[in-house]
Amino acid sequence: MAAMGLVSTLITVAPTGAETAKDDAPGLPVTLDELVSQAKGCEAAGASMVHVHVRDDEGRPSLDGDRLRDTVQALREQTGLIVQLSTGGSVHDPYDRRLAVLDAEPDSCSLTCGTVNFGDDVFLNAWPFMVELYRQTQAREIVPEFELFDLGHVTAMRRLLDQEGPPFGAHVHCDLVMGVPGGMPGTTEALVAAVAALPDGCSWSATGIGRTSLPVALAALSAGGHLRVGMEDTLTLRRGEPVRDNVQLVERASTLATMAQRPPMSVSEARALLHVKDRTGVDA
Ligand code: KMH
Ligand code: ZN
Repeated sequence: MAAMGLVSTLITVAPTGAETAKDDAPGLPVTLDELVSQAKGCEAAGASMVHVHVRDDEGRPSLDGDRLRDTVQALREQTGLIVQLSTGGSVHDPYDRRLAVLDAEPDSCSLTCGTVNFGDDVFLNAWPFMVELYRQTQAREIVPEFELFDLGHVTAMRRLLDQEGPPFGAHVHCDLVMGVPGGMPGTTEALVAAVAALPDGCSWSATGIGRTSLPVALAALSAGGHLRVGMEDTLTLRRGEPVRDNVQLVERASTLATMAQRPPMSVSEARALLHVKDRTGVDA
């Protein structure tokens, strides 16, 4: 099940998300300057990929094409991080706007492998949308990260790969998103079950929402996985202690990974692992 020879840990930071308001979390990066500043700090602390949602001038989730392009460009210019744009957006974003995210030409994008209850809402990912998004990643040479919120999503990802062939770069990378109210729980048992169902040879990270962040990170490290952390997923460091910023979460993840003798992966190692296309010198 676990890749026991695995040496280093790919740390992805998901700094913003689409669900939290700045008023509720002052350290949440919602402007481009805030995002780039925290991304730089996260890179220095051990992150090698950034999962990006952008906000509008009022701090609301946005899929505006110009904003996305400017964000990709700024992150490319000012960090070495692999830039992954969210195609999930918020639960209110329609499919066509979510597909248009790829126009910003990120290195990677999220691709959620099924519909899931999301608190009081529903995060819709119907099969035809998954197929269309996947085909566009292949055509545009963007590395998809398969987001798996439930055990059934693993089966759907395998069906997608069987039907549509390998992703750009031929390496499969997934992320277990655990502890969403409506998805699989953030437990070791659920993680082990999901990992056992993954295809051979893929790499995977895991993230636990809210209070499941730490147990999921520990379970992932012990099972040979990589880590995703960030204020998209959790706003408290421990009970009663709000997260200051994303750098704090990446520092904690790096410490855990190092203790597990799986220190943070360099950006160049991560690019090689995921087979990210070299877009240096390309204007976003
Ligand atoms: N904001 C959630 C509804 C993704 O980025 O692809 C979806 C999400 C997943 O965050
Ligand atoms: Zn996201």
